[in-house]
Amino acid sequence: RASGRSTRRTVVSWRGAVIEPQPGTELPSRKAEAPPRPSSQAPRIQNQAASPNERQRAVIDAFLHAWAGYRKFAWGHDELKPVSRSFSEWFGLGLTLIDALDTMWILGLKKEFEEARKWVSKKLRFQKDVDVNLFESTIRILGGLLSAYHLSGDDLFLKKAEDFGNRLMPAFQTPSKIPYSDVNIGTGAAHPPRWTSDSTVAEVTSIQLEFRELSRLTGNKKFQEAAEEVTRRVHSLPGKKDGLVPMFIDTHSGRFTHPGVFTLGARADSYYEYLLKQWVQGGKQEPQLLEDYLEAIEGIRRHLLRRSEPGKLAFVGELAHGRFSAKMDHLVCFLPGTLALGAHHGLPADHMELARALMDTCYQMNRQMETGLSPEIVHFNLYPQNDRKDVQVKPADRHNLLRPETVESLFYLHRLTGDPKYQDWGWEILQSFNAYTRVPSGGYSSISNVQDPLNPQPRDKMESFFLGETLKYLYLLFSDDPSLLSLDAYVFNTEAHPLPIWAP
Ligand code: DMJ
Repeated sequence: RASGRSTRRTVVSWRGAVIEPQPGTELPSRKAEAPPRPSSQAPRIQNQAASPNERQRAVIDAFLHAWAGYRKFAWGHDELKPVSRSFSEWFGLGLTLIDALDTMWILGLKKEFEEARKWVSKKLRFQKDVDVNLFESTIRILGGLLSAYHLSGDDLFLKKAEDFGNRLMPAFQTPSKIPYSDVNIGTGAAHPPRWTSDSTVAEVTSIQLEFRELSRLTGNKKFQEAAEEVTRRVHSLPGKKDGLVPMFIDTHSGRFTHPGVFTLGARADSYYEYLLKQWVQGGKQEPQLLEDYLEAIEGIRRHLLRRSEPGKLAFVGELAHGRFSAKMDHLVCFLPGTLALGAHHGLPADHMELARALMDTCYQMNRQMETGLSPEIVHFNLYPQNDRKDVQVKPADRHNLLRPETVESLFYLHRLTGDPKYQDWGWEILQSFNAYTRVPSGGYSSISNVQDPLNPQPRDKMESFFLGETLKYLYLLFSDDPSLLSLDAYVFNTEAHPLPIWAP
């Protein structure tokens, strides 16, 4: 456990300036035995955080509007219902508040951060008889607390993260070591969803960045060991197709179920993202992660990548028992950013070409809608002979949940190419959010119809990721300073919470 070693720690100041502590600064007591250090490539001291530019100020304005609604009508609850001026509970753990902590830090919203910190200190209690989803609570709560700890250096967040991590551990007590989807953080009872013994592949493979970091910080290896056991087992499972994984895995047998269906969208998406990001987090020391990632990208090219008509947009469809479907979730728009990140870390240049092509497509998924906002799912037209548009939307898929994936990838593409067109595209999207989802009394609402600007039909819900991810990525996209949360020093979890890259 704690070795008491005194190591220097960097702390990111308001708006991302990195402060090196004075020599001799004490570490918090809960440190791993000889933990890998955060990357030495962390940017050096900046005297003053840069002041935000006009577009960044517009993001701050959006954030403050969202926060004002949450603060007035949903304080301490999971999500704001902005139209009815009330709230909804999912886990009853102040989800939006925790998800938004690091965004406030990065945007320089000191007063708001301090007020939220006080709530975490005084009100947040995990001793509660409540079922949480392992994946969702790991990426949002554990990830949010860990990044708040790293940015602020405030030990409170690490203590809370450790408490919460401990309460998630019973989820791993399954015959196969593949965790259950749900765990009661008060009683420790873990279970799969009521109708199945399956877990979702993306869920069990997208908790590793957070669990590994928790072990590094606390010195308690059990978090890392449990999460990495899942990676090892999935690595050697039969049922993949050129690196592509099915969407479900049985917690008793540990085998894939519903074989033969492959997507980069819901239920598989962040499996691919976390292969690359764990490899980056660990200082590029784990070749199996890289091999699985590279194989999967080739699998995508071979089986899922097509071009639409008439605009020849590159897109990633789905495969079900050998049949291709030209369906793409907006969730898949994380992929251009991940591909670009891999290319930045030394992977083949053609990954960057694919990233650019898919980025164009994700932009068009927004641009071709009457509101300028992407629907949840699109279908691409494959037939040159008719006069249909490239991007088709089914009535059931016309909603927009304020999701981040397009602006997330725009951030990476801009950061890693320097091309200002990506900032312009993000600016258009921010304006569309303001035009069609902003609720005057406070907050933003998901909408039911991105094709009807006169009546986009607010759904009365502001998801926590709008503050945790969407607005954070927009703010970072509009920055021209590559040292603001440098991609050589930090890796973002799938909920946009930055965690340090470990030095080799
Ligand atoms: C977020 O919780 C995360 O980005 C996750 O990876 C996918 N779903 C939402 C945002 O769309």
